[in-house]
Amino acid sequence: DYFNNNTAIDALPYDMKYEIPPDKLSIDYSCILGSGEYGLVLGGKVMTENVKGYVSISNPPDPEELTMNQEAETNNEELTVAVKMCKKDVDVTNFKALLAEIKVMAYLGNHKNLVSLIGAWELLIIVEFCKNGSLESYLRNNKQSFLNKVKYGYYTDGNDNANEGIVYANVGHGHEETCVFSSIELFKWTYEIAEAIEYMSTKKVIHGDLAVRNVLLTEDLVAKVSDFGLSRQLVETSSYMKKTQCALPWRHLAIESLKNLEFSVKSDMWAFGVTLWELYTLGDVPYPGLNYTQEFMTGLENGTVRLYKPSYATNDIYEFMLLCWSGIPEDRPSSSEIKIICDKLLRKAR
Ligand code: ACK
Repeated sequence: DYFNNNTAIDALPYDMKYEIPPDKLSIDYSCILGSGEYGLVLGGKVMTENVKGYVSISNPPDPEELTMNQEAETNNEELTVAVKMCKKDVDVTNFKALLAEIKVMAYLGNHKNLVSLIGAWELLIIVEFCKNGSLESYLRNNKQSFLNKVKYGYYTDGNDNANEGIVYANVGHGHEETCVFSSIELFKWTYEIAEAIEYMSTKKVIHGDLAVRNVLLTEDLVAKVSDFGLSRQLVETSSYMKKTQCALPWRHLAIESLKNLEFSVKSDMWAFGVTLWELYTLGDVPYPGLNYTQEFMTGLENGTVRLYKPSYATNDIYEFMLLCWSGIPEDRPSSSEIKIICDKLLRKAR
């Protein structure tokens, strides 16, 4: 099966420090955060030992760092978490995916734009709680109150040189008070997701399932990439070949992934482009009305099928998306370029 071949992940250690015994975990069965094919995501609490500012079970303080004084301040604290529960009748493939997810998350460690692993217990994965749920549901639920702050037009750069670009629209008309989110947040999330991708590539991890449904938002609306169930670590090869086909997120997959089941940092870049498309349409379904057919595949290959320009994307951002969907993987932006490009795009758009 598809994980059997992934010796890189199998070789990752499983660190016992992540074990959270049931007496330290309380699951709130009345708080269902979400559900899916894999099972349920529930709210919960973990008892942690809080030693002067350290609240994480997964990163306990080094005792040598602590003075006697600090040790005296140790007390227990509750940490709000999300608990991912797998179905009871989980088969070997699902079990391996679960184990791979835990291992990859532990290996990735903490990054401000990745959902962090807090611990695990049997078929449970305990992760950081993200109060605003998935980016997908956030976009769809708040579509009505979105405020587009950019509009195409001409602006001057102060030296009387007219430039085609972006001018602010709708600002200062009293809309702000009712506004929940605006294009500024779209730019911020673009950059945050880019940071996560760049970090994953430095760790040689392919996410494999980038999409707005797999980006979560914290209470402060910071975007964090989650769901590493389909991710894999690269060691020597630059791309990974899946042996058999299971349910594939085809709307986000690169041509070579659909054709040859090849995954690489470059197929993540394709998916990043689709994720941006979802973001700048405020949560539309990519290729609306289309099915995964031979005709679709042929169109994708000869370049006649591509996603259209989303209403809230600037020309530059759409051009960046098109670059992510280059037929030749090498022509797509590299993960080291991605932050620089995003930085430039967003600076210009703001
Ligand atoms: O958009 P949602 O309400 O937020 O629906 C999805 C659902 O579970 C399936 O993934 C929610 N969810 C998943 N992980 C977390 C988490 N760590 N914190 C909060 N909600 C989560 C997500």
